[in-house]
Amino acid sequence: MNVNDLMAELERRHPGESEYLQAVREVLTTIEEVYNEHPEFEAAKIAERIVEPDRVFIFKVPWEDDRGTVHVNLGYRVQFNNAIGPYKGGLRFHSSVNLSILKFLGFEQIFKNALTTLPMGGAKGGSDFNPRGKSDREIMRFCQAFMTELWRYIGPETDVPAGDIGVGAREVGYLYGMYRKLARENTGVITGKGLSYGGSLIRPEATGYGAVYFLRQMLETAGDKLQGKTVSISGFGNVAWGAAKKATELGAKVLTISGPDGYIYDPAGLDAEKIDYMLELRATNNDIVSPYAERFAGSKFYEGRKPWEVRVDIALPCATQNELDGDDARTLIQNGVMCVAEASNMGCTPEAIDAFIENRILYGPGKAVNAGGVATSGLEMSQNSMKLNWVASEVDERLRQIMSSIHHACVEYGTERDGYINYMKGANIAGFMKVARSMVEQGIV
Ligand code: 2IT
Repeated sequence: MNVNDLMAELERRHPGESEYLQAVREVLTTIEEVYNEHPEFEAAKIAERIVEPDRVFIFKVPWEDDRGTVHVNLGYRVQFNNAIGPYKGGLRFHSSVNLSILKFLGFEQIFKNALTTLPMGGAKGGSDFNPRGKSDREIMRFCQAFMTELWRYIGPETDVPAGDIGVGAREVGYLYGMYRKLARENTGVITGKGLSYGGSLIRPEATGYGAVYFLRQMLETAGDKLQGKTVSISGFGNVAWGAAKKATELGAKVLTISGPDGYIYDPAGLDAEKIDYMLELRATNNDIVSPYAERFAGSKFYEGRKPWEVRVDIALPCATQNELDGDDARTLIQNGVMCVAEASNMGCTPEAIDAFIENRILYGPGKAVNAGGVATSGLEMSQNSMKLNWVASEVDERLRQIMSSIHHACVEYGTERDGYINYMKGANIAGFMKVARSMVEQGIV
């Protein structure tokens, strides 16, 4: 495999799909050397096969708002790779959603899911529907219209969606209700469900908790600890909430959260009350974080700015792709950051990642750091199949073990000659090897 040749071919075939091409280039570049030591991969054209999704569904979603006006959105499901298990991955409802973004997310999901140790393939889906400012009834009608089309393509052993940006417990409930009605089965086909109808304890917390468990291991492996460290977090959704909660519980001080409108700097650090308030803020559904500064004295809102300008020990991007760029990385490095762990998918641009690695800063890529979310979805699937529910401590313990084995895999495949752990390389190679071997063993399909 030659990365530049393969990328040139993909750029020709999929012009303008920048996020997808970015995600593929990162993985291919980091695995190239190992790949070329395995002639069986080249013989089966694993690289050429793994970079294209198995199939993509694109469908129209017509729905009616509360005033009776009809709207048309696009719905998608990208079934990327099911070599190691049923397709698995979230649904994103956001105005920015397009094919490139869902292909990048689906591609990342293949390797992330492989790292979890659970049998799940990679997929992603969603819509360019913008939930901001929509009434509850509008959300319900949209979810029903979306599922009216999607249900044919998914199933508990085929493809198991979940939430992502803009799709939380409420949306999963409406989606699941419509699926159950159309398919006439109650098999738990979506994860992130409510606790009373098949959901798992700890799933809401899992992405953020898992990220902090992983972060703690990164620090401990480097001979340091999380306790007493300052942390900047971006976002104020489900992932930021879970990460803030666990980081605070383990003795770190969270100084920032952010929204599309700007960021909050809270020098006193987030406490339990402030973290609970994040849920309230999120429920207002208008996507702004500024009310936090009015509610909590001593905190300050910085309009239109990103939290990466604040001096911290640890940065945790928890919002969306490419939210931390080369300039942000240089600012963080100048300010003495020691560790950057992505809880968002592809939170850092390639330029930012290069800067961290060159400066030997600990950098954890999203597909390892945030894998606790989908891992706990996998645990929800197990519980649904067994028709029983585990207690919270059991799920949390399994989550810890999974994050620990992901960390172990990163160290095994990512340790450089000078002892620096390149987590990006480690995660990409470990995830890739598992899927590639499975594809070789299963033939050309
Ligand atoms: O990016 C992700 O891993 C998710 N949005 C969660 C996917 C899942 O199936 O729980």
